Amino acid sequence: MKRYVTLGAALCLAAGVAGCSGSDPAPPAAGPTPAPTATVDFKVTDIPGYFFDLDGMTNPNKASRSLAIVPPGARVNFWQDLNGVKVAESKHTVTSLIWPSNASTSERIDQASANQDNHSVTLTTPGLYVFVCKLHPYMLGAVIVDDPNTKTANGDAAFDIGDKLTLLIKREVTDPANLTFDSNSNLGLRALRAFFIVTNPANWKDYTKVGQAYKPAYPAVPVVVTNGDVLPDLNVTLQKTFDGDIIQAQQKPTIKGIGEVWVDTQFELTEKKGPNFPGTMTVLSATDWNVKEKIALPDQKMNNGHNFWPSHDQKEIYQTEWQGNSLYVINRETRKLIQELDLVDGPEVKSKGIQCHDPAHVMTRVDTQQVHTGCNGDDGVMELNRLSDGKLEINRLISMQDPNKPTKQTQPHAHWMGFDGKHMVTPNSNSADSTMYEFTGQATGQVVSKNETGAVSIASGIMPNSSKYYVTNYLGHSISVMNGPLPLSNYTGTGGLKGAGPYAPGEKIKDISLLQGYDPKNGCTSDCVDGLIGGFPVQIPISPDGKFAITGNTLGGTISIVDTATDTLVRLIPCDPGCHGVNFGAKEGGGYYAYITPKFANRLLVLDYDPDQDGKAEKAKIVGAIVLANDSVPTDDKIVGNKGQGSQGIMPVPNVYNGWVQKLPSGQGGNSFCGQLTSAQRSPDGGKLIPCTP
Ligand SMILES: [Cu+2]
Repeated sequence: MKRYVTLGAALCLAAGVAGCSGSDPAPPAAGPTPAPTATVDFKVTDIPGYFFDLDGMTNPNKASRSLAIVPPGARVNFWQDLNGVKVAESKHTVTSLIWPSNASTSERIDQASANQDNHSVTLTTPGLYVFVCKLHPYMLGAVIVDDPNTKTANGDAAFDIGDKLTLLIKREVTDPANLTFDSNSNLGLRALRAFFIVTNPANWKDYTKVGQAYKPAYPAVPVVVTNGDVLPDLNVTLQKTFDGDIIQAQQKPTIKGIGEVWVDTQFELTEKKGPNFPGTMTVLSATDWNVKEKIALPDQKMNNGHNFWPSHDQKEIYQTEWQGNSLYVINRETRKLIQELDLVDGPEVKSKGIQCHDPAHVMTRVDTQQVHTGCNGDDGVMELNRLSDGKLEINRLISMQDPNKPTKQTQPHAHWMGFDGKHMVTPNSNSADSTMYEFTGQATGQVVSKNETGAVSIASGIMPNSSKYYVTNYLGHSISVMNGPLPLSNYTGTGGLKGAGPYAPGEKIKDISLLQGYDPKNGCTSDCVDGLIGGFPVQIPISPDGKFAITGNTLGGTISIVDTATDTLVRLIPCDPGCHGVNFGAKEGGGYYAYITPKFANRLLVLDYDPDQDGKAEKAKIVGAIVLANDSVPTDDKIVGNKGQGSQGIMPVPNVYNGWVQKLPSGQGGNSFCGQLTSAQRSPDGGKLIPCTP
């Protein structure tokens, strides 16, 4: 028992986690004999990094704020409701992400729906267990069930993470096809590294530390892995395998962008809001590439602001609150709040008897200027009408279920809207499928299709002509290519596809693996694209010219580029830890930039995906990187921590996607950007829609 306490303390010191030891109110491991049943208590919080938080709770042994070491038979509790007080603001799940492959089914945990309930699981089989929220997959907590008999060859204490581990890559934790791999493998080490980066803000990549080597701190302890082999020092092994690159200075692109870029620096901490309500909007100029302003909404306690979209006149910005329940309307020029809509407790939802928890992404409908936000903690998409003064009113909740084939709760995350306002597609993170909904057409007001995609489908993007659409499957490590809603006569992407159809609207055309060439044991083979891997993919917008689908990949820390003519993965480009957000903005003189955001680094990347506009991505290149940490710009709340970190949602203004660009007001600047665009940028569809007037 003593060994087990000492080991945790060693882990704690090695990881350098603030508040890691000594804060338990009543450590039960103080006595000479262990309690017959150890209990681990995680709070489920809104605090960046510490979303599953052991701090301040009664726990036998903490290795960090999100990693507990326990003896076999421990009871693990996850508290969302502590004595009647909600710990986190909105809904979550607690789901097994990694477990020892010999663990029993009863040692895994999942829920059918997002909820605010408490959960428990008893763990007896030794090894590493990682838990995730399926809504917010950066929320991680872990338990190591340590066999007290496990020692190193010379009899020292060592902790065993299990011979083989299993990773959730299917919809259900009980699916035998989930991925089993050696704990001592490239994937095993990657998983450990990711955990210790994600759950410790001190390990996030800080681009203000120019010239220093990036070396996250890991526990410096012996670890017993596959076949009883011992890694004598986990910190040395992980740093040697993955780390040490030198932090580069920021670099401004030489070719200007147009307008500005809004970034949700979701994990930035501010003074008045405190750690339980993280997040700012960072506004960046795309012409001088300087950060201009930070908006935290302290009076509203904006909680993990996640994603934006502008109104068609570019006067308002709509902002979601992923771990809360509000949608905000911001005046884009004055940066002041116009309106907060509470989608769970507000009077409009109460009178209609509808709710929208954890609103994730937001977009407008081009023909009506209505606003839609995916209710990630519920079963549908909330629709709001735009009023003449720019404010919004709640209209209805649209179910993403197919009434003929209902499944478990859908939990749509990042939907996308068609260029003509007639269709919307959702990636349904809980039901592992995608819904295509028709606003107007032959199936007005109906779900056209709801077909399987992959585990934790998280984001989507529709081609500029609605010929097909793409869905990223976060745990499936893949991209599903789905047929679009329009007739095949409009279909332009036939090259290399199987038979070019015929596919029904919403039918799957193919899946593209983001782990191609990857051997979980040894890492990349010669079949890896650019010698890299994707994995844990997130946003996937299609370039306004329709040529590429570009995605941030959290596992590989890479940007993937799919050529939409062949639907093949053509490039992987290094990004940063937690690579996540992508959206396209106009480049001065023609073409587009892809703006990319990583969660666990404080910079924005500017990708010129086709510098010579030859329709190929061979010359795709990061041409700029802008540091988002900046506490000297105007703000409504003092920035106090995680500076510039956590960026996810990203939205350039003006909005230059086909269907929206044509709606830009005439003129040159202010709220009018049409005159700054080239004629090709004003007509990405070759003039089928009437372009805006310069
Ligand atoms: Cu969550």
